[in-house]
Amino acid sequence: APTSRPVDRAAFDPSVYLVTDTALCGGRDGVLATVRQAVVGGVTAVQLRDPGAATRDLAALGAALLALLRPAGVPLVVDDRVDVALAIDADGAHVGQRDLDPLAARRLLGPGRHLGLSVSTPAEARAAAALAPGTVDLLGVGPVRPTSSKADARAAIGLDGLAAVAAASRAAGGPPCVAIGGLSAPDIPALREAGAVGAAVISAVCGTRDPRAATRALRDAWDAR
Ligand code: TZP
Repeated sequence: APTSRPVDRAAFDPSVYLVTDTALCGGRDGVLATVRQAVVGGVTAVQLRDPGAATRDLAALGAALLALLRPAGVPLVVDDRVDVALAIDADGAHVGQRDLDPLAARRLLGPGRHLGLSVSTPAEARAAAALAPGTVDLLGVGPVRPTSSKADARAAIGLDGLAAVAAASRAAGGPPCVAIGGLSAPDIPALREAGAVGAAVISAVCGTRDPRAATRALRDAWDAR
């Protein structure tokens, strides 16, 4: 039952950001089990991502995720599908460069929900920063390393590419950056050095033997200062 409100947009913590992959998790129940373990391990945000899923299945999985995340105070974001995000009362949505444009996504989401945007270049970061203030909350920057978790991934931009995008967004007064693509806990000091405020991961958690411990390792790496 929808007993509580979406997580406050301003309180969105992207430091340990789990992106789900239904196949890698072993199906719908695997996603739920993985996310349950990630919550115990200290995940700070979860994105439901399943580009191939039937809309009805995606919405059902999202509703089930929300039922376990909302009581834990962990926000749920839906990749690409702003309509599904709204239909299930998720905490926000994430769009790529070829998805619904950020202004349109923000129009649908209203002022209360989180919106993330994928960027790979300083020019894309500057374009995001030039949008009306409060349009985009977070840039997903990558892929930092080569990844096998995204079929149509662009070429890896490396830590230097991440640093260039983060610097461009900062200089333009744009949103903070979360790094994505081939990342795991040992990368986190370098990600922080490059200007990222979080790591978004699929394979570092999904399909691992111990998703709780994998999440905890990411969390501990960010917390170590
Ligand atoms: N966008 C850029 S890279 C990527 C997405 C969704 C996949 C990240 O998965 P992994 O397994 O953490 O490399």
